[in-house]
Amino acid sequence: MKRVLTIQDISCLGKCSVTVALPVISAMGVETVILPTAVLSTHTMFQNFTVKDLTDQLIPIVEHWKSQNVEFDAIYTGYLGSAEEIEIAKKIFDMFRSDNTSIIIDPVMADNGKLYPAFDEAYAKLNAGLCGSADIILPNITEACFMTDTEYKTEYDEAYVKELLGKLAKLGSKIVVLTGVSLSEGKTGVYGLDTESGEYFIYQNDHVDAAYHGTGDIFASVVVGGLVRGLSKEKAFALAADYTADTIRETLNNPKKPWYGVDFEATIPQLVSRLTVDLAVDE
Ligand code: PXL
Repeated sequence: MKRVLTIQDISCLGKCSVTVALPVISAMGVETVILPTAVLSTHTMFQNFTVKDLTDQLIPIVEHWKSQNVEFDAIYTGYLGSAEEIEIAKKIFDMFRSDNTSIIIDPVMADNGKLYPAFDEAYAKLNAGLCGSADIILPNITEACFMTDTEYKTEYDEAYVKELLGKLAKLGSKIVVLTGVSLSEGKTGVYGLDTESGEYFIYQNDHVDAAYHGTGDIFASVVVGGLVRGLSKEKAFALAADYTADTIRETLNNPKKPWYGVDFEATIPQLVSRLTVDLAVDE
């Protein structure tokens, strides 16, 4: 069985970061090791949440793993709460990187043109530096703009997307993928560039007009699980985009109208069956 390490916070209530990555990647048949950077009572969209920072635990934990000769097929980072955690993530990449370890970074820090409250522009630049250590990065358009000093636009064309991908490529990652890209009315999806082959890849599905917290983490977790299981990047991104959209649709049908996260638990069976079919076709 493949083994992934994910480095992000535990928001105890809120369905994001570790509480999404662990069930989703595990359901995809991949052992999921967690390195929690902090424990929060909820994610940061709630009022008055509590935080216990775990930064001082990170190196002792990974040193213990190292002493046990643990290896990872992938390391996936999401929300990192501080500049210091970015530095530590870089150290952990160096400790565990091998030819068989993919580093996948979702530089979670901003959306809709704005940085999340905990972050500033200096943090965005440090995240850009971390992205240079990755094999694959998964920023949304806002995060890409902050990392590359590009003007954020809500209306844009393919040339703008390609310009952003070109600038992201200069950060140093092998594959750069922009999420939340919409190039035609009613559609949304991903636009990626493989910097080694110079090939672009695109996947668009029907746009669901609703925004929920944690959906970026669900998308990234499925990408990680799919790639580690051996799907092509085209199939992994299509699976992630469709699962995320289907999960948002499922949540919109919930009469209780949850607001802080999506009903991904209800759609996990569909995720697993499509993964099984995709893997069988690829064999
Ligand atoms: O979903 C990203 C995320 C993860 N963890 C925490 C967050 C957020 C987004 O705001 O607040 C604590």
